Amino acid sequence: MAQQETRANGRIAVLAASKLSPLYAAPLAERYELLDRLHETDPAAFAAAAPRIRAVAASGESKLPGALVASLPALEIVAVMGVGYDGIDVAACKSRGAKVTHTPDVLNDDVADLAIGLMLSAARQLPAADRYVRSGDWAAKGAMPLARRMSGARCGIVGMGRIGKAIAQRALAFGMSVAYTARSAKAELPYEFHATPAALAAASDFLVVITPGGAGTRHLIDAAVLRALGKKGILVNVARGSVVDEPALIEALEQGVIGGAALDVFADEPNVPERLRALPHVVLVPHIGSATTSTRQAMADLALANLEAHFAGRPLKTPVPECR
Ligand code: 8YV
Repeated sequence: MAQQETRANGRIAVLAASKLSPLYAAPLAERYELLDRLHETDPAAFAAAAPRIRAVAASGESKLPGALVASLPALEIVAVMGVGYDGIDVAACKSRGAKVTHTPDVLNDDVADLAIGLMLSAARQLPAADRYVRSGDWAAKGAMPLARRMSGARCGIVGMGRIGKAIAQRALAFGMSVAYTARSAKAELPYEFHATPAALAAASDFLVVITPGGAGTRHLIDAAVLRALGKKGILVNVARGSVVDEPALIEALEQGVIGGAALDVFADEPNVPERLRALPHVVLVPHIGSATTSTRQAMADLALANLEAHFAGRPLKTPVPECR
């Protein structure tokens, strides 16, 4: 009977908390009873299914608030396909005895590659240069205005975790100096530590944000940090939109308080404010840090492997730090 309550057609019920990558959703649907966003699409059917939902599958952007966790009495595991899990109420999951897993490491190189690509794009104005050729402006107006040099500049990294270190390695290859801020100095690293983002910004030409999202880092990059970065400084965000005070950033860009920005993440994705989109010297990309075929496959495989390990009674591959 208990078996019947927790399984439909012999398969374990898994709720997809938001739209999942097909690379994750397809194998899930083969092996589990995948309830795709049922809590949003059909509240009555969700209420009926909730007592047998034993797992939640999520992306790095999924929201799993405490109230939703509370409505899942049989919840055992939340398997996030993403390194970030700031939308998941981990404390609520833990208080119910449920584990949370994520997909660290497999995306480090791709996100770091994108950070460097954004730095170059903003410094050398690559999207504007592309538009200059396509529009016929090159033939009509002659050479483009000169851009700024990236090699040899000062790279400040906000958040020196696994991806921050991968960005630092790449910056060194461009002859840049590297400095960082983080919760604490890391004695094993050869880079200069600054205690605050404002102090780091004042010592940087490029300020690259790659710290986890969530309440602890909300608006860490505010108007004062942008003022410290200064009118030649470039802000790059490959972390979470919540880490930057977006209205303050727009103001700073419009007023020339900073020199430019290149952004992969936004406060209210996929909605990007019109004022930001209107700024020609700002580079905007649609949250593609980990979006290569091979990395997204590796992330999906790891998220699935965590679920499989859990239901086979094996140790989890990559639980989040709070659940280790
Ligand atoms: C993805 C991400 O956007 O890993 C993260 O935290 O932001 C991403 O790589 C996405 O969650 C992939 O499912």
